[in-house]
Amino acid sequence: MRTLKNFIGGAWRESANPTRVSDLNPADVSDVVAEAPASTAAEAAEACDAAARAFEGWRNTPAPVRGQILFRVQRRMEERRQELAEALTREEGKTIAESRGEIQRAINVVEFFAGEARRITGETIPSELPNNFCYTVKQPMGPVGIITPWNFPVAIPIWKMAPALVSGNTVVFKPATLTPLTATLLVEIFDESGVPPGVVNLVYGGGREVGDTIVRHPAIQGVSFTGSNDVGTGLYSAAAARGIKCQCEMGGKNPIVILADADLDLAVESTVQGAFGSTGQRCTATSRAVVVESIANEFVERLEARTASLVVGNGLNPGTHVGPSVDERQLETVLGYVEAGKHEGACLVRGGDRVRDEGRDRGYFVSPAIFDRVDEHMRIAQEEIFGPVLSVIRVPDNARALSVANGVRFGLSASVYTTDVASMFRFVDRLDAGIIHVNSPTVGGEAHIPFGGMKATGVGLREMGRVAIDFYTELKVVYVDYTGGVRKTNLY
Ligand code: UN1
Repeated sequence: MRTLKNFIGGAWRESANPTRVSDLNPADVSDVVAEAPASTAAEAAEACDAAARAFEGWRNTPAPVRGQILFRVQRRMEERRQELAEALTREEGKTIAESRGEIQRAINVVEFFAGEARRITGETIPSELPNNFCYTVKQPMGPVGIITPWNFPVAIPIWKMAPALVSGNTVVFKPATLTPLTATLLVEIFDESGVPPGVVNLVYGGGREVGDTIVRHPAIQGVSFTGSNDVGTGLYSAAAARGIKCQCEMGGKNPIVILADADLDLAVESTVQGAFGSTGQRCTATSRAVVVESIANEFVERLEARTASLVVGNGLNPGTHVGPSVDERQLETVLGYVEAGKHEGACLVRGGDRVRDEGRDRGYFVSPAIFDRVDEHMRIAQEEIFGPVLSVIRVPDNARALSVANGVRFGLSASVYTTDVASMFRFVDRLDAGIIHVNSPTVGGEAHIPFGGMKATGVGLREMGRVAIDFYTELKVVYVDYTGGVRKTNLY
């Protein structure tokens, strides 16, 4: 069991608050992975002050040098990948294969942004006037707040911090209280790689003390958040009140649309991967299968058989396909939605029970649940569950499939399964989602490709890809007049 500390101004520091938050392994709660501080608002403010003091030095470090430091971060992550993956599985619960995949993704993100350090370019723009030269330059914003969730506790902090740092900003990082250990490992790696003191600061604690202090602190110039809609909209309001940049990536209720001409084996496999991979605990999870009636019976039959073969258990066992819910509250939420689905009259095809045998009562395990004949207005078809629960919604034709797919408040990702080119383009054009997959699952994303959603899912610029640099920089426009005369702007 590790006792974790805050990292402020380049030093590991105890919190003044003696209360410690236990980091429990959700596969076996007798395994206490770590203890983290419940920091005070004053400590969060100290971290913001430290980030403010470090800003001048970091912004004056040439961007390619900042990139070289990130390449060292990449190498350290590669060296420590096994330790990172095991810590991730122990504190979050996902399978070790999923953890390795998450670490690799984070490494790819660091590699991409380290290279981008040499390409933080502006543009030159011809002026209306002779002997005038106009150009743009991207400059760092200042200290930024990075507030991250427990479900991707390595990849998400990295995909926020890497572009923030190469852009020349300093960081105050508040990880989720459920996954503190991986946050310490990441910050150790930044420190070992030569990130100067105060450039990355880590503060553990709750949203009220730490998150609110960060977004309201006068030094903080931008906030990037991934998590629930409740918290995100609150942060967005607080950022708006101060007039600072804010980026929030929130909920999803992602559909997989399966048309009559789809390759059914492919569609079934992808539905299982999207709905039950990472125990359904991802904002891109497939939570609705919108299936054209003519193939629905066969789809559900094959889906049930395939789901029955999934092994639910401790993610450290290599044979496990589905790990536990992250904590008791999440487990209760999932079981509550299963009850709501039954109560509203959906047909539970399989799963949805707490799994307790073979020692699994020490963890928060639920068998993957499939509901068939779900009405699009039911709660299980509208609300984000964040667990292994899939709703199959049958529709008569493609037009209804589209309106059902779009009939939720969220718009993160959507998949369409079809072999018809015209149908494919029609769905790509009309689905309300920030990320569309054609014949591939709703989940995942690549380091150099933008990520994010529309409608209630997100506000602010997309993450990852080159556009991430736009979020973390201010665009400055420069007019240079070399006529030597007085310019009469806007006078005719
Ligand atoms: C993925 O689909 O692999 O919180 C990433 C989430 C998303 C990340 C999902 N921001 O689940």
